[in-house]
Amino acid sequence: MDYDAVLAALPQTLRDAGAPGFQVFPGFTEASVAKAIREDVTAIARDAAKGVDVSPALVVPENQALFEINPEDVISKIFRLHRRPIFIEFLKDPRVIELVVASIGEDVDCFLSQFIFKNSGARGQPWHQDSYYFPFEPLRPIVGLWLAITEATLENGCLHILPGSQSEGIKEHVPDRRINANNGYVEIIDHDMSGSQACLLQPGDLMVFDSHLMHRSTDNVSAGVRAAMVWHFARAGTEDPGVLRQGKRLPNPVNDWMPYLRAGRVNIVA
Ligand SMILES: O=C(O)CCC(=O)C(=O)O
Repeated sequence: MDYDAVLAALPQTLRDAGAPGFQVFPGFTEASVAKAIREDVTAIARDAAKGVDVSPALVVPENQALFEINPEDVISKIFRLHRRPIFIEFLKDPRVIELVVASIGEDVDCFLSQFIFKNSGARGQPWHQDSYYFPFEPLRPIVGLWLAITEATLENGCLHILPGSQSEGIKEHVPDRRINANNGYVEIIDHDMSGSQACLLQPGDLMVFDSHLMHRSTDNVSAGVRAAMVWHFARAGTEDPGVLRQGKRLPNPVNDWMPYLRAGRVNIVA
């Protein structure tokens, strides 16, 4: 891969009509970084199970857990991780900075992070556009970074994307209709997804994608875990209306707006 050329073309690759809407960077981090991330997050899961206050991390249970040997076996996702030292270190990596600058610009906030365990038996997340969850002003640019922590295969529930769908508006999403669906899962049902493509990744591979890109993941029918770490970024100054609860506007509990880059330099107050 001609890395500099790919970076230079990234805004067009992610957002132009007729472009794919995503870019994969094979071997972006060492597999050892993926392993260290998994260990850090597993420690949160185990602390939470002991009753330790792990905030601001937010632990979400897995509704399809098959067994529980360790606390992390029954967790779907852990949100609000990006202020932890290991993730600050990741965000300070010059290659991450140049990728985010190329995707969004020089003034950027990180507003969402989640570790997805996707344990054996866990269901996939149905077809959706991340921007459905991000009713911000402005709506774009918003970009996600999806880092493979384990291998992602057809069997263990890799991502599938619909290339080019980033140039469509935000579609209607309906609640995931499966019995005992995971909290917050919604689905686009009225769209032809026949041009979709599976993203088979190795630990340390990174996928960058536009928040309008339609994607899903399938069920994990393997015996192992398919884990990933995901971050989302928006331009500094983006307004988040939060969520409406009993007539009141409240901050979205999974979002945590953290200034990240100002004039292209790291400006984190963790
Ligand atoms: O990794 C997955 O299983 C689903 C992730 C996803 O769809 C997302 O981060 O928007």
